[in-house]
Amino acid sequence: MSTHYKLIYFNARGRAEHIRFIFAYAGVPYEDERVSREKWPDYKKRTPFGTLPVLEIDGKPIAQSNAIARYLASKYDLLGKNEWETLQCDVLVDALGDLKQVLWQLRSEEDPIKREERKVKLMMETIPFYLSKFESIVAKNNGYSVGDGITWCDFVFAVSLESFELIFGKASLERYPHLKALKDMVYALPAIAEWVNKRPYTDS
Ligand SMILES: N[C@@H](CCC(=O)N[C@@H](CS)C(=O)NCC(=O)O)C(=O)O
Repeated sequence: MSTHYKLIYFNARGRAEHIRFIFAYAGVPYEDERVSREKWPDYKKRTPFGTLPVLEIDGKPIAQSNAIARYLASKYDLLGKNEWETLQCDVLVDALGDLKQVLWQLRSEEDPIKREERKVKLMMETIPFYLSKFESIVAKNNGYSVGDGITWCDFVFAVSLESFELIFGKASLERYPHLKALKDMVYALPAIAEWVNKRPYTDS
């Protein structure tokens, strides 16, 4: 009998969309359950760590978005061609996670003066620091984040870069043409395009 997957998250792309991309690309059916904010407090008590996403694998709940993604990537051949590429995927996903962490911290800063100072530092230093490094890696790998073929890391990048463009505007990736091309390449994959066309509209 084939494995039954239920992916549980909020009605958002957030920390679940790269997992949805893996399912779409691998052509694996799953339930895409979206918990409403009203139901969340009760639901939260039943999750392994009080957070979403959770992937139920034949009814067994598994937490942590990147552990879930890595597990599915290993099952559906998206970890890279060898241990070295698998390691590079982890390095890049974690480095991108560091950048996203800084972006989330900015959103949660309530003091308007501190927020502005942080924003300037982010725009002038942190974002260019990370994106220029990612840009040269993708340029060196002929359009992929790792190796010379699709990995789950490309999905993490594509989803994050889509959010980045939504927050900072379409022009924000102009200085990073290889990153933009990577994002466009992933969204043009037939299985991903099909998913993106039918997924629920959400603003994050
Ligand atoms: N490291 C966890 C973080 C999960 C997390 O912070 N999820 C947020 C949504 S993006 C959440 O569940 N927030 C609701 C809450 O903490 O009550 C992961 O990657 O899965």
